[in-house]
Amino acid sequence: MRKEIQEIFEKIAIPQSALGCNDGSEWFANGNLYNSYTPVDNSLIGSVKGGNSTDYERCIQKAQGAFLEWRLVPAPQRGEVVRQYGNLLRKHKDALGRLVSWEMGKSLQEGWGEVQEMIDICDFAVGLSRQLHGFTMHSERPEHRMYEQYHPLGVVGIISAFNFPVAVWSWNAALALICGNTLIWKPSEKVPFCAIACQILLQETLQNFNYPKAISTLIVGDAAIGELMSSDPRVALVSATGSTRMGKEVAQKVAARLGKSLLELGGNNAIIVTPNADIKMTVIGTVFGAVGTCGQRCTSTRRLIVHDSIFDQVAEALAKAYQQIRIGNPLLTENHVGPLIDAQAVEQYENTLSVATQQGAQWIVEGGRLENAESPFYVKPAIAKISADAEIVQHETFAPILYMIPYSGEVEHAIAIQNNVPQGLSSAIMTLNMREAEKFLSHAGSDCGIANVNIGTSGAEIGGAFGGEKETGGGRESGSDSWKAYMRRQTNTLNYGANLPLAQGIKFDL
Ligand code: UN1
Repeated sequence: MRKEIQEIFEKIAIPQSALGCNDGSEWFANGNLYNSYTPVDNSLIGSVKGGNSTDYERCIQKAQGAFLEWRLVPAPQRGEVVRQYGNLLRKHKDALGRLVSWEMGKSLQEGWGEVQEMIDICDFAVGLSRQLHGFTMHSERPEHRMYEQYHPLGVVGIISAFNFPVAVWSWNAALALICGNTLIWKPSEKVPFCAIACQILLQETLQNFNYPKAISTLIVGDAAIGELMSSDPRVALVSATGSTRMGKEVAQKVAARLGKSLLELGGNNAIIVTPNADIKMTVIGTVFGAVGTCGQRCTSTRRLIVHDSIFDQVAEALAKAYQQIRIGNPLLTENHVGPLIDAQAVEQYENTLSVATQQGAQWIVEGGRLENAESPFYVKPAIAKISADAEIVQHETFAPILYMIPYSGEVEHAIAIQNNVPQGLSSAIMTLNMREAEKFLSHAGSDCGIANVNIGTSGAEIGGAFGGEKETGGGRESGSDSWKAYMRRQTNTLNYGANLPLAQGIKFDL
C-alpha cells in the first residue's frame, strides 16, 4: 500500500484486514470475503469479511433494542450526537476524502466534496433536530384541539451505492438519527473501507455519550443482505440508492410486506441549450456534469439537447474543452478525471460506445480506453452526435459518454425530448431568456425532481430535497422536508369539553 494511504488507515485506525459488521460496539463477520482493489492502480487495498444472515440478525436485533432507548432521547440531544460527528468529520475531512478518492476513484476535489456534503448534512440535521414540527388545525367540534406530530419509525435500513460511498449514507443517517431512528447500513461491497471508516468515526463520537452504541450498525455484504433487509418487517424504512434494476427488486420486496421505501435510482439527465444560452457557461456546466466522477454520478449529464442553429458552435467549444481534461491518478489534484470503478464498468462503457455507433452516433470526441494508464479502468470521455430517436439514449450508462441531440424550433420541442426517457432525476436549461426558462420550470416543463437554470445537472446542494420521478423512484432525501420520510405522522384530536360530539354532525343518542 502507498505510504499516503497507509497514513490514512493509521489516522482513522482502519485495519487492513477488516471485519465488515459492527453493532456499535464490536466488529464481527462470518460471510464472504471481499477484496477491495483501488481502481486507481488496481492494487489491493485490503480485505473485508462480510456478514451473513446470522450477522444480519445480530445487527438488526441490536438496532431494534437501541431504538427503544434512542427514541426517548429528546431530539435536540440526538442532534448533539450528529453535531459532534460533524465536527469529527471536519477533523478527518482530508483523510476521509483521500480514502474516498482512493477506493472509489473520484478526483480528490470530489472526494473532499463528498466529506463536505457529510458535514453540511450534519449541520442541517442539527438545526432540524429543534424543528420536527407538525401542523395544528381547527377542529369542527367545539372545545376540541386537533394537531399532528411526527414520531420515529424504528430501524431504518440504508443501501448505498459505490459512487457516493460516504455522502449518501450520511444524508440518510444524519436525518434518520435526529428523527429518533436507529440504523442498519449495507454499503456497496465495492467500497467497504469507506463504510468502515464512517462507522469507526461514529463509534468514536458515541464514546462521548451514554447512549446505546447500536444506534448505527453496519453490515458489508452483497445483494443477499439487501434482500434480507427488504423482506424484513423489522426494518421500518428501506432507503436505497443505486440502479433502477436494484430499486425495483427492493421496492417489490418492501411493498409485499407493506413497508416503506425511499428510492433514489437511475438518472438520464439532460441539459437543454437554447439559442439564447451563454455558451461559456454551457461549456463549464456540461463538462463538469458529463465527466465529473468519470460520469458515475446519478446526476451526471448524459444528454445535451442543443438547438440546431448553435449545434456546431457548441460541439466545437466542447471538443476544445475536452482537450483540456486531464485523466489520471485522481489523488493528484491536477487531474480532473479518474478511472471507472472496475472492469465491468469499462465493459459497459465500451459496449455502449459500439451500440451507439451502430445506432448512428457520429463521434465529436472519440472514446476508448486510455493507453499507458496506471490501471485498465481509465477511459476517455466521449461525445457523440446522435438522434433523439436512437434507442441507446433511453439508457443510463454509468460512464462519461455525452449524447448531443439536435432540436429545432421552439423550446417545447427540446422539453419533449428531455422528458421522453423513463428516468426523471435531474435536468437543466441554459438560456438567458426568461420565457424559455420559466416554461422549462413550469408544470408543462421538465418532469424531473431537479430542474436547474444556467447550472448543470449535477452537484446539488444538501439544502434542497434530492431525488426524482418515474424510474428514478420518487424518493426525496437530504434537505427541505425530506426528514418526514424518516418519521411516522400521527393525527391527534383532543376533547377538552364536557360533551362528546361526533364529527360530521352524526347523532348517536343513547
Ligand atoms: C448520487 O450520484 O447518487 O447532486 C448523488 C450531486 C451530488 C449527489 C449525487 N450532490 O451530484
